[in-house]
Amino acid sequence: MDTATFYNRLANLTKQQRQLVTQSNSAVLPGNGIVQRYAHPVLTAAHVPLSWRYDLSPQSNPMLMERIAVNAVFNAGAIMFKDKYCLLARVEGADRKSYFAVAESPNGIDNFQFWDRPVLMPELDIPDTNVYDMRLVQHEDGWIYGLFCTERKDPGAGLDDQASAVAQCGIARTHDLVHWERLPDLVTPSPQQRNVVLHPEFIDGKYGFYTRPQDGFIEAGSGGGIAFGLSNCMNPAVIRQEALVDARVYHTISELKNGLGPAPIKTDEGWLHLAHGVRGTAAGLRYVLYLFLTSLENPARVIYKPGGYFMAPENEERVGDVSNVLFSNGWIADKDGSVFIYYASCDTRMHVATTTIGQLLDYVMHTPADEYRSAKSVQQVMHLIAKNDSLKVQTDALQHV
Ligand code: M1P
Repeated sequence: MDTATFYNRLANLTKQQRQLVTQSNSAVLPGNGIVQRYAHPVLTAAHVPLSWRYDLSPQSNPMLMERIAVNAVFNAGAIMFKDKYCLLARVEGADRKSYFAVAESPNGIDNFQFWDRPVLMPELDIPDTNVYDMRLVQHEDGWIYGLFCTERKDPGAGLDDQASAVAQCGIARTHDLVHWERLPDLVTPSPQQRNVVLHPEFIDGKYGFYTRPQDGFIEAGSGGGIAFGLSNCMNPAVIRQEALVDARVYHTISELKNGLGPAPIKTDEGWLHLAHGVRGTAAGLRYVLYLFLTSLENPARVIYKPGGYFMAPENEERVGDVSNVLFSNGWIADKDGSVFIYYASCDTRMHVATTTIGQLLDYVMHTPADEYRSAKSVQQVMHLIAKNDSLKVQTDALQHV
């Protein structure tokens, strides 16, 4: 048997993947002063190890065909684990089913490499059809929890309906990101749930959950926005009452839907939250990211919320499987105050943006709030111009260039 084709292809594929995985990333300057974007995505379908996709035997796969294709790698949870920046990514196969896999980097901005094997998530009595978008939380009870969406076919769907689904919050916990204990799905008063996030600390001895009640699989409906509820324990986790934290509002970035991203970061000024907002356009839904701060005493009470988005799709981030989407369910705050925001573009690939707690607080506390009318927005601009009129900093700045 002539094995030249096999070995040539394998050499090319291996070389290409090594180049991709070890490629260094660089900041895109000057940025907006709030976050620093980077030139390259940090994790893509092409980062998935060849041994997960190819039968590497020249006998059974002489043409070295891809046997199990990966469609996209996106919506990753994030955690600092054993001094490595770890992403728990949603790996979506060509068959549309997603699974979880950990990739780690020494510096958080490049050189992300998948661990040897994807995560084997235990199933419950009613198996998941699809699992995705895990939020990782190091809880003060000692466990690392992973909350994710578990999607199953709607048992009430008629024979001719192959699309209706039910979304709920799956829960699993681990100490090493390899071995997972699956707990019962979260029970809430709402028909469906997605984008559920565990608060990292106990609240009056209870577990706090940010939820996103929804009437149907896609529509948030009467849910109203991001909500909050408490459960006495995690096994099983049961929320009897959900209270609204951050409502959807007409003619804002989140008039259609919103949902919390990763677990909030504790700062001296309050709990810092990253969320996504969704609005409808003629071109379909547009997903952008926004920030808000809640009180340290009551993490469900918003104390600062800048108007508008904080990050929206830019340049090549705009195009992908589900275009015009930025989505984040993972960030890492270092001890020195640096923050690594991991975000996906268009349900296709993962990126990083870096910033600091100080910058994020400055942004959240000093950006005008949405006042819901054009006349108010122009007043905010007028106010800023009037403040700047007395300054000559732009001419001064040019002398520094
Ligand atoms: O396609 C965009 C996102 O849509 C859903 O998010 P939400 O429930 O807020 O609408 C999720 O399916 C998410 O995975 C996806 O990125």
